[in-house]
Amino acid sequence: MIIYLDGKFVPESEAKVSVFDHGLLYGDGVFEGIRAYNGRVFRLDEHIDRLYDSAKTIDLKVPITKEEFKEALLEVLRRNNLKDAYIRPIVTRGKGDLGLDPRKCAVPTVIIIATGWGAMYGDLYEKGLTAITVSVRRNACDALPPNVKSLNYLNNILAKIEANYKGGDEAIFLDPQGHITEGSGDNLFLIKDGALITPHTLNNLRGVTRHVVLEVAASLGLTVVERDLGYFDVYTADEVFVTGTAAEIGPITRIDGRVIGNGIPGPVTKQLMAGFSTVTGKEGTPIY
Ligand code: PXG
Repeated sequence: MIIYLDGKFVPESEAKVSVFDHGLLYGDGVFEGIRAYNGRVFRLDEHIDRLYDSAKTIDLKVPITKEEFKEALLEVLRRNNLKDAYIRPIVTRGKGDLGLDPRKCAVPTVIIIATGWGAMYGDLYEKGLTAITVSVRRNACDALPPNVKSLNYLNNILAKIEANYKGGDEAIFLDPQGHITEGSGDNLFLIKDGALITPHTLNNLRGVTRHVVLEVAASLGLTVVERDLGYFDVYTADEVFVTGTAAEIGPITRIDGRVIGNGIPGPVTKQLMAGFSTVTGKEGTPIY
């Protein structure tokens, strides 16, 4: 496996960062998760824009331009002969000392990893996932904004741990005020009386897959509503699903023991899944 590290393409065995890197010491850095389908990188510009926006919010200056970043990313895919892949760009604060002051970190570390990838949830795309509303709250938007895709994912990991212990395939997070936010690594949608409903993106990550689902829904003529939701809304929805680059569209058929709709992936979710797969199959930045 060939990895991009600070301007060089190196074998995995040589792709090493310092134990003084603040990405390791403090989770001080940002990342992205991107997919390539059939020789094309899906929504590359949107992901790179979000990476730079995450970096800007934490006052981290990415040491290369967006154009250079995209070219390096495509070159990683070429050097690994990949057509279908999961791509993980990472920018950390870089090497500093043991204090947390980022001014001690002279140069950010830039890493791009790409690997082969299959469907994340296996047969659950047909059966539906079980979700748990977890007691741990999503980071408050005035503490660590969920729109910063930071290397500190402990909030998400705590939700995943709780869902795992409680027998869930995925967690559903509430914010500190009790509003539904998102899953541990995906956005949340529901269908009620034919309308597609999802929370605003103040308390969750503005997902690229979320954006694509909203586009597909518009092309299908669905009514789309962005509004505050509570757990009442998800229990009583006709259909619920989560969206993410890794998960794509994952139907949820059970939440905290309540059966959602008929207990199987619903018709609107299936329509959106088909529409999503049409878009990923034809769009994207060519690798070769
Ligand atoms: N919310 C959060 C918190 C995420 O981390 C999404 C939503 C979906 O965004 P996109 O742009 O991908 O549609 C994400 C992204 C995992 C994993 O292992 C998931 C993400 C990132 C890293 C790992 O489930 N999801």
